[in-house]
Order: sequence, then C-alpha cells, then structure tokens
Amino acid sequence: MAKERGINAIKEKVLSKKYLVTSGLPYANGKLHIGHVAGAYLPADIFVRFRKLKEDDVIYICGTDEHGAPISIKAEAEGIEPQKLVQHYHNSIKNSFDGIGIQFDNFSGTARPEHVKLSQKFFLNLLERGFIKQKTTEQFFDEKHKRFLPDRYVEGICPYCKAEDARGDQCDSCGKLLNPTDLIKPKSKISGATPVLKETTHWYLELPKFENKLRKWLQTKTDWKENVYNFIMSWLNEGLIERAISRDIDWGVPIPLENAAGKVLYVWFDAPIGYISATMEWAKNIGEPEKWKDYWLDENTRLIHFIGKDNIPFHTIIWPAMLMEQDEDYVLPTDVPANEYLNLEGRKMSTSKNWTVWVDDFLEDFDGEYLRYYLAAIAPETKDSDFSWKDFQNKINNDLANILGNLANRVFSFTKKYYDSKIPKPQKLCNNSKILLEETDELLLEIEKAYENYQVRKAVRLIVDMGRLGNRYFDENRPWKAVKQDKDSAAETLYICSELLRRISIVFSPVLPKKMKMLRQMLNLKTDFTIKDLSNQLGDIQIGEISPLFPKIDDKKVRKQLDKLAVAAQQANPKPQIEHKPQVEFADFEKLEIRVVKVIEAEKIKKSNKLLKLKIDIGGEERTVVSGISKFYKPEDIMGKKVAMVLNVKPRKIMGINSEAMILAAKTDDKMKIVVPEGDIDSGSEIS
Ligand code: B3M
Ligand code: ZN
Repeated sequence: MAKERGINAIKEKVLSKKYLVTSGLPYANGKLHIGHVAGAYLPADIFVRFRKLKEDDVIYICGTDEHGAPISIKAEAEGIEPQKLVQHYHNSIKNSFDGIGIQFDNFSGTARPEHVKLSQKFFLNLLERGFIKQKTTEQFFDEKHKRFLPDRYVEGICPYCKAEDARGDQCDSCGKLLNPTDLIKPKSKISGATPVLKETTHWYLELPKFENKLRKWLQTKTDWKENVYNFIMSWLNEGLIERAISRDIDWGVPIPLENAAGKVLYVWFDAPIGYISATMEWAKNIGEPEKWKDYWLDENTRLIHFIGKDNIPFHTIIWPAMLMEQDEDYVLPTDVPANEYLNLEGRKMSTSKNWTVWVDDFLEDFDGEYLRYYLAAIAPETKDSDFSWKDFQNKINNDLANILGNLANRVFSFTKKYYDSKIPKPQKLCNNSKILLEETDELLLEIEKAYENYQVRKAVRLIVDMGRLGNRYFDENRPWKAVKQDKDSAAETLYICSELLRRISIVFSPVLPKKMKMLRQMLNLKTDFTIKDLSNQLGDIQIGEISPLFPKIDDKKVRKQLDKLAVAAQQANPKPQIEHKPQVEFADFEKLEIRVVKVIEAEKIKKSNKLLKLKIDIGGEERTVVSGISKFYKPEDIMGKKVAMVLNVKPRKIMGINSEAMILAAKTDDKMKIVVPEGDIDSGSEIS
C-alpha cells in the first residue's frame, strides 16, 4: 500500500500544475511561536517555493483567525475591544512571518466584512439544503457573569485521556473533539466556578448525512500521509455526530436569521471559509476580482491545506462536508499534510507558561533563515520532534557553517587568490570530477522527490550530503598543492566545486531563499531561476564579492536563551525561595557531636500520631530517643538501620520520655527522608 501510494503520489503531483496552498489560520490572540512555524507555515512556504521552482501556477493564502472564544477571552482579559486585539496580533504575526521569509500571496483576516458575508452564505446554503438543524439543549451557564459558556470558555478533565486541561471543544493531549458537557469536573474559564446547565437554542451541522459522501471521497486519498489517513479513518469508524455550529457570544459572524439575536457562528465553522475569502481578497488586490474562481472553482486545482495535527478533523471531515453542499462547485482538499507537534527542550510547548520560543524574540538574536534551516532539519513530519538550543547551535555551526559555508569560502577565496576570481570552463573533466557530478545528479533527483512528498527533513539532509561530497572532493584533490605543479587541475577542482555550489543554490532555495541568493551573487549568477536552471552548467567563472555565508552561533547567545527558559520554568513552577539561617562560626559547628548510630528498638508512642520511641546503640553505649518521624516511618521501617544523630543537644522530656539525641532527616511539605550513611560503617563513627 505505502509503495503504491508513493508512486501514485509522485506521478500525479508531476502532472497537475495548479496549486492553491493554505496554512491553518493562526488565532489573532497571541504572537507567533516556533511550534506554529514548524507545524503549518514553514512546510507550506517551502512547498510553495519548490512549486515555483517547478514553474507551477501556485498561490499561498492565509490570514489570521479573528473570531471565537480565544479572542474574546483574551480581549476581556486585556480590557480592550476584540477588533483592537486582532489588529494588534495580526500585525505582530505578519511581522514575524516576514522576519523568517514566509511569503504569502495574501495574508488576510476573518473579521473582514467580505469574510462575514461569505460565511453567512455558506451557512444559509447548508440550511436551505437541509444539512443544518436547530436544537434546544442544555449548555453551561456561568451564574456569576450571567452568560452562557461556549466551548473554550469551559475547561475540565478529558473523559478519554483524563488530561487536566482539556478545553470544551477539543483535548490537546489526545486530539479528541469534545462537547463542553463531556468534560469531567467542568469549570468556567471566566469565573473558575462550576457552571450550571441551562437551556439554549443552537444550530447543528448534520455531519452524519455526509458520511457516505465523505467515505467515498476519502477512499481516493490513499496518498495522504499515514498519520493523517489513519486518524481520519478511525474518526469515521467511530461514527459522525451532529456538531453545534453556533455560540452564545457577541464576537463572531452573526447567524443570518431573525430568531438568532446574540448568536454567532462557531469559529471553526467560519475559519476555513477564510481560505476562500482571503483568495477573493487576493484577486481583488491584483485587480482581477474574478480570478479566485480559477483556483476554487476548477477541479484541476490541487488544494493543499498545511496544518498541525490538532486541526485534522476540521480540515478533512467538517470543512469538506461544508464545501460539498454549496451553490458553487468548490474544489475539495487534494491533500492535508498535517505535521505532528514540536516540543521544546524535551517538554511539551506551553504559551501560557511561556515555555516556547517567540519568533520575534528569536529574530532579535538570530537570522530568520537559521530558524528555517533548523525547523526543516527537525521537522515533526511523522512524529513529534524536539527543539533544543544546543542542537540548534550544533546543526547551524556544523551543517551550514562547517560544511556548506566552509566549502564556499575556501573555493571562492582560493579562486580569488590564485586565479584573480576568474576560472574558464574546463574543456574536459577528469574521472573523479565526472563521478562527483553524477553522484550529485542522483542526489538532486532524490531531493526533488523528497520535496514532492513533503519530506523536507530528507531534502535538507541530502543537500548537506552534497556539501560533504564537495568537501571530500576538494580535500582529495588538494588544490593547495596542485596549484604549484598543475594549475589547470587545481582550476578544475575549483570549477567543479563551484558547479556543485551552483546546484545547491537552486535546490536549497526553498529552505534558505536569502542565503542562496547571496551564494548566487558570489557566483555572479542571476537570482531569478527555476529548477530547469539545474541543467545549465557553469560557464566561465567570475567570482563576485565574497562574505561568510553562515556566521557561527556563539555559546553566549544560546546561554541567553536557555536562561530565559529557566526563568519561564521557575515562574511556571515557582520553587519556594529557601530562607537561609544566619551564618555561624566554624567553631560553633565544631561544638556539635554528630555520629552514626544503630536503631536497636523502635515503637510507636501511644496517643501520638507523630512520635516514635527509639533505642539506639552508639558503639556500645545505649540511649533513648523520641523522634517526630512516625508519619513517614513505621517502627519496622527504621528498626536495625544505621542513621545520623546529634548526640550533644541537651536531653529533653517529650511525652514524659527523656530524649537523649536528635535524628537528622531531610523534609519537604509532603515528604521526609532520614539521613543514613552511604554503605556500612561502625556505630559511633563521627560525622563532620
Ligand atoms: N485558528 C488554529 C489552531 O487551532 C486555528 C486554525 C484555523 S484554520 C481554518 O491552532
Ligand atoms: Zn484527552
């Protein structure tokens, strides 16, 4: 199945030429972070750039998701109007995208009038065709704030995986879609109180009516990524249910019906329609208002939705169903290459705990293309992956600086120094030059296939391998020696390495557009090119201005980032600050007599739930001790044990018993551990 799927995928992808690529619309309630970039934006941008290399007709459409509970919750928290909030974060997110070279043909927003109008049209089409019904049900109501609580205003325990922080519409831990009433121990996100159930009327998309059509359509998707295809089929096999598509909040697309005052469309109903409204806006912006139809109303369009895995159900079940029953014959998603999650330093990312890397912060210290490279190299394509600052530094300094940057630097500086920056194209090539070029031709084919199949990790690995081949070829040919005896052979080495770098400048451009443009300028090559240029081998070389392609990342900058995370971790789980006691003289410490003693008897003291009565042996001398350890140690736990005790604290009467020593134990709020010597040692041994 997988083999057949792969071949089909490549054959079909090569044939069709028109793409409409989208990425999940980021909520306009926060800044852009690396998890977003790795999941839905970088993979899409790389794919779009690759398609442009192939001279396909491709547009990349996105925008901010500006409705829904997350937005109104945040706006209320900040005491501003939702419109103001979304405008702020729309700009912030767009600036971050610009900083890392994510290039959309249009970046719109769903609070715009055209989007509202189109969403209402989608709703009415489905209603008139009998795919939406009205239902009165009980919904959570916050009595303190006198308002109904839609999905994301309710949090609780996931009924499936028992995750504590499940939201009313979806559990982030197991991905299950939920209704707020499914949650265990639900609580209002506004007041924290337990909400009550009250009757309210809403509109429901009758998904079960789409089951057969969806199954038939999904069965043609055998070339979809395994993780996506399996998720959908398991979802379908659980049976589709009607889903509420309206909410009792005032920020959103108003339901276009008389009896719907105060009700708006559920954000996940209107958001995907944003893909179309943003394309309409794009068409208007380029002065061809009807051009959006060339993409959305043409069955030859390959509609590719890049998303994170939590958005799979909406993009592969609900959204296609919505498209199937409209007055326009919209194209259905051709592919939905969802990525898995990106973790950070081995832990799940959490924006609320600031356990993330904000793109604007990253750009203060690092080149945006370094983020592109690293997130491509560790892309969570088939399983979650982990962003580690040390690994980031290593990959940049090794793969980019030491392999590719070093190759370019030595070839170009050598050419400048010994050949006055000019090398004529050699008339004939020696054998190992031909072999190198043949090896890189094979790699180029594999790289192209990898891009076709959204395997950016593989593409990037193979490109770095090309750099390794170049360095090995350079070292084996030793041009620094050859230049003294046989200048032409040294020239051939430099020429071949430059040709290799030229090829890399083309196939690496989807990942590192700016850096590859720099490389091409050093080679004095045109900076607009397509994949066809791969076959235009270098003519005479004229090296231009050279500069370091990939400056290394120093430890200081990485340290600064790790310190930031340490602060975030401390703030998220504040450890109680230890209050130290005043310092004492060493002589004071020496007055204490601390020894290893053996517990030879132990019993609970009646009428006390804290105290044990112990008899200890101090190397022949016996004493009685009363210790407050019985909440953590039963007599049998401590009997026969050698422990540390202070022997010269004045004896004290405790519960009528004369206690002649003090046991040493480490304790926290809920734990206590007695201090014992590591390994055996005689009773009475002094501890100092
Ligand atoms: N706004 C983003 C998310 O759930 C959501 C995507 C909408 S795509 C139509 O993370
Ligand atoms: Zn769950």
